[in-house]
Amino acid sequence: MISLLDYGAGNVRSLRNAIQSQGFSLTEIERPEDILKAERLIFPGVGAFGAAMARLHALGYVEPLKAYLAEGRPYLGICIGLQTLFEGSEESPGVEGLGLIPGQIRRFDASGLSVPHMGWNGVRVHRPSPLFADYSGDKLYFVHSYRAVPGPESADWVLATTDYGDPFVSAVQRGRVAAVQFHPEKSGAAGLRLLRHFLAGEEAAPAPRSDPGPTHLAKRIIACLDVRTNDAGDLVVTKGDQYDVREQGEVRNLGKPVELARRYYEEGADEVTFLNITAFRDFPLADQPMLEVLRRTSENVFVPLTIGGGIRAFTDGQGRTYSALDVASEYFRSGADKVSIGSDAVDAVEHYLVRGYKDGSTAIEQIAQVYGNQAVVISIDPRRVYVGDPAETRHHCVQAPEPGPNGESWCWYQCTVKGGREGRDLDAVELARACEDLGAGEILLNSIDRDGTGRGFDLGLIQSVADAVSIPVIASSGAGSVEHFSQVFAATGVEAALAAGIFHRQEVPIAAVKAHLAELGVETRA
Ligand code: 1PR
Repeated sequence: MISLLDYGAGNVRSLRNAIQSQGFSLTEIERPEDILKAERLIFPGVGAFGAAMARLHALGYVEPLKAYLAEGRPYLGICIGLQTLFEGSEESPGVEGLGLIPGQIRRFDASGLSVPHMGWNGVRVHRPSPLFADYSGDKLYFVHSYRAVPGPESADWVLATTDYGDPFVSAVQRGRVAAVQFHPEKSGAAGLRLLRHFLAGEEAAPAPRSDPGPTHLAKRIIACLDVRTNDAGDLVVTKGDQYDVREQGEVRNLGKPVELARRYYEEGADEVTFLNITAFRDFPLADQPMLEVLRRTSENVFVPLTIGGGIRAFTDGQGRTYSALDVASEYFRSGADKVSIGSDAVDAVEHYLVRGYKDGSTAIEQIAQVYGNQAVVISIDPRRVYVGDPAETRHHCVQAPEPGPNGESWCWYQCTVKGGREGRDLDAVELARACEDLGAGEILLNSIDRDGTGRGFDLGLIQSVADAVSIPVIASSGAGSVEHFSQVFAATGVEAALAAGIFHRQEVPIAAVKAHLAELGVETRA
């Protein structure tokens, strides 16, 4: 029997689903004594190092866990489940880890590289291990800001390393105790195979590949599904043209969310994003169909899932108040790995800039505190405001990609809320910077001007935001051909590009985008 040590933070549903998809059933660790009764134990740590250790202490799990590990019984730690095996972490100074492996976890110090290290990277396997029995260089999904650095003190533990700036430890193993920094449950078929080797207790371990060169973080290709209820009351995937999703008065219906998400997973999407585009006017926790979409999607889709729309505080009809953290938590429990915040981020930044300091009150801070920065994406919906001369405005201007209505050759990018319905006196660059300060882990950068036009990404906008922040940026809006993807990667260096319309209408398959990038030497996940 497999036992899962879930202390109630983050998306463990995906891991449960991944285990079940491999034909294994599992029990939950509910009290300290369950740990020593486990036959095979999985610990998918989530959130910050200190928070994870605090939960383990509060639940009385630390001593039995140490005893289980000291006996060398079958164990698989994932992400924080790897880091807590070490003595401590720069993330939470003064907090002791389980101390099984000598050494400290440190923050990436990769100048010029985005932190978190987020996305698909390879691993170099240094010695035989059943976990990597059939590993042939596949990329696996990582998301973390802290890592263990290989050194002589932990040499007998280090099983695999990965490059991001310098090499870091991506897997450890001694006997039957193993842990991985990546997320096998989010790493597609390659991750499921690795999980199966652990679940089945396989012992055979062929020699690893003999040619492990440097590893590289892949550019991510993301499929986005804008979802809303149509006039007949069905939840459908729709797609706008500069955010207008109606055609001859009807909401465009491009398919069913769960089925489309599965199709994109099978076609090689590196992530799937759902945006509940009318959630700003409804109460999302009452939106059971959307939660159900997530639950059902996470049964079959083993890459990261992001959900956006309506992540903010609410008061329901009975006067009960829910925080943005309550709303986000419900999404994480239903299978989301990240939540994306749109309108509420604009409101939060307006207040933050007036206040001048962080007070922990914003949804960004609260969700990042509990689930980690990497779980908080900011979806920006900017619209161009044309000016004749940058001196006319205090906002960050770029050369306009096409002249304005009066021949203006400059523009700034105005943040909007409620799906572009309302503009604010805030530009995309200041919003992105402030959100990074508040603890966001990634920017999803749309463009109302380019959305649905197929005319390519707005490179000036994307470049200016990517230059302003050190967290990953996802370029979105306007993809019409495979060349648009290579252009945006070459011109701006962003980590990921997202498209909707061309994938929904099957004009450009995801595989064609990846084949084109491969021809140009741009690495993606195969
Ligand atoms: O404000 O926190 O409730 O979040 C609402 C979310 O819904 C935001 O992320 C916002 O971007 C999104 N949204 C609101 N209205 C619309 C609309 O289309 N009417 N969709 C909308 C935005 C933009 C993209 C789209 C790309 C790629 N969709 O994500 O998928 O532009 O499209 P393309 O490849 O076809 O050009 P909140």
